[in-house]
Amino acid sequence: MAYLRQITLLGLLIISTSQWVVAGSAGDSIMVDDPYVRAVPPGQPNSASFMSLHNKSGQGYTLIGASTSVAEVAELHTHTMDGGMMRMRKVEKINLPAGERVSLQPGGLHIMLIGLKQKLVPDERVQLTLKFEDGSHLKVEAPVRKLQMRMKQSGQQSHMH
Ligand SMILES: [Cu+2]
Repeated sequence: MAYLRQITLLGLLIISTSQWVVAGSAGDSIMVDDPYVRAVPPGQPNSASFMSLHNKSGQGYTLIGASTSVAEVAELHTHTMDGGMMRMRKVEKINLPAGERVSLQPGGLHIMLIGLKQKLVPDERVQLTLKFEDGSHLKVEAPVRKLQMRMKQSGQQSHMH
């Protein structure tokens, strides 16, 4: 019986420490590498968050949204070429195929932070919550980072998110 009680205790422990993460869920299987939020000059209403999402499981998952306390709205965005112009557009979901790594990076997929509620000071940390289609969540702590304009191929200084 002592053994059984131990298992129950362990179960309780797992439940209490992982309320956002259900075993066998996206929140449990997606590893987030190198998350960061782009520092923006004062007055700029929007920013973006980038990270690498590694699906370590044998099952595909789907990112369907995000939230953060530092902005009114967080949307999933991508960049597409539209008549020779790079444009951002909202996407409903980002597929995370089994075993693969999907990068959210400047000029590509990103989490757009719209309506900043506070200044984004470099090295401060921003809490983000990723939401997946299976109902699970994943909390991410992303440092604010100054993004050098490393757009070697083009000198444009426009808003690259
Ligand atoms: Cu965007």
